Order: sequence, then C-alpha cells, then structure tokens
Amino acid sequence: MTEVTNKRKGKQNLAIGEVQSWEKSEIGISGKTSEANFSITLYEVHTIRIQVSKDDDFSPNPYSVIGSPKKLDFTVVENDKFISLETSKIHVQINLSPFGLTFLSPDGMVLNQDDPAFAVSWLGTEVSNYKKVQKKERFIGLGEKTGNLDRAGRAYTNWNTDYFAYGVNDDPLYMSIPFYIGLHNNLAYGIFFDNSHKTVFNFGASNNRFVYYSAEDGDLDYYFFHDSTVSGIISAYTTLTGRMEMPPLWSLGFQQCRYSYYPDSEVMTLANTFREKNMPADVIYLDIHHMEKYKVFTFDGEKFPNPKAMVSSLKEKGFKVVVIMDPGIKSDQDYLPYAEGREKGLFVEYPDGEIYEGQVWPGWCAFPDFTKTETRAWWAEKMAFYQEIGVDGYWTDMNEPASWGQFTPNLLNFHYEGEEVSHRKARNIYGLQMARAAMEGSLLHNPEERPFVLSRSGFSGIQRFAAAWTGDNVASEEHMMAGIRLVNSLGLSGVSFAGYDVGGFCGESSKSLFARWMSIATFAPLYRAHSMINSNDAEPWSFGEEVEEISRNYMKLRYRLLPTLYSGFYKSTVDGLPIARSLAIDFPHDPLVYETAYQNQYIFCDKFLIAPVESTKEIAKVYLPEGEWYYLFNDQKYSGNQVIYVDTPLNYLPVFVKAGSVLALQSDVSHTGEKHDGILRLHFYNSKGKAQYLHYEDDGHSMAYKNGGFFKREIEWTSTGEMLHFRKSEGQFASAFHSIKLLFHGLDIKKIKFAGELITTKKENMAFLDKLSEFDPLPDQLHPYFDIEEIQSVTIDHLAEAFSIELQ
Ligand code: NBV
Repeated sequence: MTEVTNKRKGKQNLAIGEVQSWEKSEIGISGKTSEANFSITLYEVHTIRIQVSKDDDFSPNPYSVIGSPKKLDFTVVENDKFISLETSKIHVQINLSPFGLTFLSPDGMVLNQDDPAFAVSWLGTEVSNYKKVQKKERFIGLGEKTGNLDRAGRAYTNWNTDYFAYGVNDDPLYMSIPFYIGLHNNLAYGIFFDNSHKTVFNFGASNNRFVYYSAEDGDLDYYFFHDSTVSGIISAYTTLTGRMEMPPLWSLGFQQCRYSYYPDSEVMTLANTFREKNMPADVIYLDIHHMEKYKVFTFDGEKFPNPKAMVSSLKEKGFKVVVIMDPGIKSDQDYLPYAEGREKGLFVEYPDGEIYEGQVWPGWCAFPDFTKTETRAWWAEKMAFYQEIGVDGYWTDMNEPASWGQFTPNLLNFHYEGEEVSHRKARNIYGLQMARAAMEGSLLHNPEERPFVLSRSGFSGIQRFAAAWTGDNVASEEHMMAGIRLVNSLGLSGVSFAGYDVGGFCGESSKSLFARWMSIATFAPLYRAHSMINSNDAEPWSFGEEVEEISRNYMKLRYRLLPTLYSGFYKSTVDGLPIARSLAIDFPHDPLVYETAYQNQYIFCDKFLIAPVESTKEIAKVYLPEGEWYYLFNDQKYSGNQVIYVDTPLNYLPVFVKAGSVLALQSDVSHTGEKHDGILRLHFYNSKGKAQYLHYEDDGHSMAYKNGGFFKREIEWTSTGEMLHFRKSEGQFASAFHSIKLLFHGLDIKKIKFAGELITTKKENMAFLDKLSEFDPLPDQLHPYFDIEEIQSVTIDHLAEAFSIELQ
C-alpha cells in the first residue's frame, strides 16, 4: 500500500508549500518553504532575480548574465499574510501560505502574479512557474521563434535544433532566448528564465487557466523586469545579459554567401562581377567546400591552392572574407586538431570517459566541449590558421550542435565551467560558447581589429559575441515575411545584429521574390544573400535585368545610408535596443500593431517605418502608427493612426520616414572601405516637435573607439524657433566628412542664416518628387537644399565646433 502511494507521489504535482522562515540581507530576501529554498535578489531597481530550488544550493547558469547583485535602497513590509520587498520600480509581494509572488508597480498595479495554487511546482525534476493571465495579456519576444508577434495561445520549446527548411510555424529552431515581455492594461514587464535545460513557454496553449514556463531540471531561476516602456525593459534585459559591441563597418555592407563558392577562380569572378556591375558589396563567404574533406582549420589544396593570395587579391578589390567553422572534428589520429583535442581532453565524452562521436560533414567526429575554458582557448589558438591567411570573419554553423540523426544522447558529459553536467543542461549553451571561442580567437590573433562572428545557434547573451542569422529558410513569400518577424523578435530579445538568407536558402526564388527580398533586407541589420548547394545561381544579377536593376538600387541605397546605419548600430551598443524595431516596442498597447496584416512592420534605425510586402502584391495596406510619416519616394506626408493603401510596384518598397527624423547619407561607394566624397547629406524631415539625431563615426574597424577614438555630435532641430543646432562634437576622431549639405523635406525654406551671413537656397524652382518615375529616393539635389561647404568660414575644424543655423 505504502509503495503505491510513494510511486504516485513522484508523478503528481508538488507545489512549493508555505513559507517557514525568511531573512533579509543587504541585497534581498531569502528563505525556506516546506518544499524548497528561495531567494529574491536585487540587481537593479527594475531587475529582481527569483531563485527557487529543492536542493540546498542553487545551480545557476554561469554564461548569460554579466550583471551582479547590488546593494540598492529597498524596504521590506511585513504582515501576517505576506512580505513585500519594494524598490522604486517594483514591489514584490511574497504570499506566505502558500508561497506565491505578485509583482506590482509602485502605484499598486498588478504586473504579474503566480497562480495561487501552483505558483512554483515540480513534476519529478521538472520545475514550473505558473502565472495568472492578466486581462487581454499579450506576450512578445522569446528570440528566434516562429509565429505571430503576439505569442498568446501558443507554446514554445527551447532546445537548440538544426532544422533544415523549417516551416514558418515550426519550433524549436536553432537559438534559444528564454526572455519575453508581457503587456496588459498599459503595463509592461519582462521575464528572463535563466535555465539552460530544455524549457517550455506556454502562453495559454490548451488551457484557459494560466501561462507558465517549465524546465526539465534545475532551478526556477528568473529575472523580473519592470519599466513604464518596452524599451526600458529591453534595456534592462541587455544591461543584465550584455550588448553587442561596435561591429566592423564592413559587416554592415552587403554580404554574399553560397553553399559553396569554389574553386578560387569562381570566388574571384564573383568579386569582379560585383565591381563590374557596379553593385556595392563587402563580404564573400567561404562555405564548407573550402575545406579539405570538410575538416575545420584546413583549406582544400586543389580548389584553393593559394588561399592567402586569393584573400589578398580579394582585399585589393575591397572584399572581406568570412569562413565557416563547424564544430565537428574528424576522428582521425592523423588530423592534428583531433589528436590534440583527444590528448588534452577537450572533447565531449561519455560518462565512462570515451570520446563521444557523432556524424557530420567529415564523417564520424568528436565535438569540442566549448563549455570548458581550455577548449575555447585551444580553439582560439587554432584560428591562427585563418588569421595567417588573412581571413576577416567567422561563421559558426552547426553549433546546436547538429549531427546526422539529430538526436544527441543526453547522458554525455560537459564540463560547464567545472560543474560537470549532462547534455540536458549543456546543449542550449553549446552554440553560445562556440561563438564566444570564435570571437576570442579573432581577438587573440588580431587584438586591434573588431571581430565579426555570425552564429546559427546561441542562447541569451549571444549578442555579446556574434550576429545571428535565421538558418535554413526557404525561398517563399511566407518565409520572407516570417524571417522579418524572426529578426524583429530577436531584436526584442537583445540580439540587434541579425538577418536572414536573402533569396531563401532552400528552393528556388522567383524573380520578383528575390527583388523584393533584396529591397526589404536593405533595411535589415545584417544584409546577406545565401543559397543552397545544387540550386540555381542566386546572385543579385542572376534573375535578369530588371531584378539586377532593383537590387542595385537598393544596395546603393544601403551604402548611401551607412552614416545613418552606423549611428544606429552605435546607439544599439549603448542602449541595447534593436536596429530593426517591432512596432510593439514604441506602440505596445496599440491593437493594430498585432494584426496579421501589420505585425511585420517595423521601425529601422529609429527613422524609417518599413512595411514589408510580398512580391506578388501590387498594392499593400499599411498601418501608420501615431505620429506623422513621409513616404520615402515622393515626400507625401501622412498623419498617423490610420491605415493607408500604397501601390507596391517591385521597385518601391513601402518605406516611410518619421517626421522629425534626420537622415545622414554619404555619396555612392562600391564598398565600405572606399572613400566617399566627404560631404555628409543631412535630410531633415519637418515635424511640429523637436527632433534629434546623434551622429556617430569612428575608424570603422579598430578598438580605438573604446578610448575616445570617435566623432559624436548631437544635431537638434527646434522647429518652433526654426533653428538647427549642431552641438560641439565629442571624441578625438576627425570626422571623415569635410562638409555638410542640408536638405529639407516638408519645409519651404528660402534662406538660411549662418554665422551672420544669409544664404539662398539652391535650385529654387526645381520640380521634384512629384512622380515615381525613377528610383532615386533622397537625391542630392532636393528643393530646398544648402551647401554648408560653400560658406567660406567653414573648415573641417570648424565643423567639429558647435554652430547653429537659422532657417528663414
Ligand atoms: O555549410 C553548409 C550549410 C550552410 O550553407 C547553411 O547556411 C547552414 O545553415 N549548413 C547549414 C549545413 C547543412 C545544410 C544542408
């Protein structure tokens, strides 16, 4: 009889029970319930960590969080029902019997609340946190997840998975970021569940009682964030898990990939074609065929007899080279990386000490244990091979880790910084640590150059080490749209530098699809085209003249926008907010933002509203949120809070500019290393209010920017006073622009007054932008425009000083 009861016990839900004791420390509260230990710790006034474990010690994930607990002002209020821990941003009420948390805003609004009965519960080793659903609650974020912007009603699994040709609703994919933002009643909060085991997030699927997140094992260890804005919450999350550092400028250019370009002559032809066709581009990727029998740290001697010479002639043409690195190391004693890794104990092992082997491209392979410091250091050293050849960037693929069969046994041992854990706890961390090793390797051999790593797999914190792309997508209209949501969702989850394979990796893109994809991705943080082995050519000139022309137009636009883009990247390194910004960030409580028709729309670089549309559509419905918006191609001004219809011929992607924006453009260049003409074109879009632009420059590649080697200036526009203020620049870098040209949109200025002198507008009667005749948004000769360079007293030095311009 007893036996039966015990057996059942382990299979039924075990809730945390009542609080038996608790104590206050300088950083929070900890205590015991009848079933577990708990701890509530302050990281920031808006960031509180909750840990619950049935064990005596907590077992944290050492990889994602870089913040630490802080001694902050907080008060503890106690009565016989609950204890309340209160900072200036969050109040946490701990119900005593049974244990359960309610998070409130300081003015008493409930942000989030545990289910009163189940709160924290276990089913065997599986731990869950059940939460009440608030009225009309929406859920956004969770990183690289398919589906709608609002995740309500769906459940997701975090288990990094190699998923070739995934469907637009499939889950899980390659990267896990267990962080989401809840929205209801004009309130917002964030939850980051920092447990690297397989986790599930159920946002109300198959039940109407609660939402919850569960982990197969380990602690309930989560961070709760609150701020009045969604941006504040994302900034809080990225304060905790880190932000991207300034990437090299070249990685913002157009990147061309293919599985695979070989031999070297084909790579050179590719490079030459970009230049001959006057299509700007910066990066060429070498996929797995560059290796000898797919062995990492080798080049195939036949296909690439002299890789160093090839890389160097690519560099002469202004191209950077990124090579793929797969983790699998061929099991072959004659292959040095294998022999070394084996001897030094750097590979993943079975619990009995035998090296684990899985099959990947080179055949049976061992897998470096990237959760071990020594392995990462060894990998980094091995990268001397590429550095010697002159390789510029690294592409970490297959790092879920992937292997044929796609089912790695769970009993495998991983070092996990000394904790010694199984595959169940380490899998989701593997890609993150491989990306870290790649970044550290790049820095080891070239400490003065900014690393560029592109990673397929990752976990929270990946933004510190790598850019991300959304893996093996498919050449279809719905995939194009799904990719935009994936990138926007990554942006909501701390990963600013992300993109998708333009044109679709699997399958064949149609002409129109490719053209539209090229134009949309002009406004993606990462602009990279890629396609699968044994498929038709998919370079921007492979689809006929019309597509070539459209691609060229948009690629050129991307390059002309580099000053805006680079300043946007800089801003993201400072505040952790994305460059491609879902409308849910700035308009979180506007229901239209979540409608199927508009949920793909996003703000790019804080200035553009992009309304992605399938290439098959000739007309699109666009939702203009609150504010005022100028259509990019003809300056037509619209007020926000309305749905409009826009014609969408292939060459015209619906792009709007937010009133009050300042766009910074440069002249055409064929790659980012080429000198522009030194004139910074500043386009002002009139608005009723005040407008601001933070212009940022540096040398684009070194670490000098970390020690003052930058040029930063605020440009402010006060339309009421009709003054344009250029604040004094900061930093020791001399701007690459020697003069400024001012161009005005939506404002009829005839004269400007600068340093006491009146200057009259150029081309007074130029008829412009009245029809969509040719593709030339943001032309240099816009009515009205002014050349500051023509004012005698303006010299390069002077341009660093503060000055104001009076508009008349
Ligand atoms: O290395 C080949 C491919 C690569 O091109 C692609 O981008 C990755 O996502 N890789 C996957 C391996 C297998 C593809 C079938």
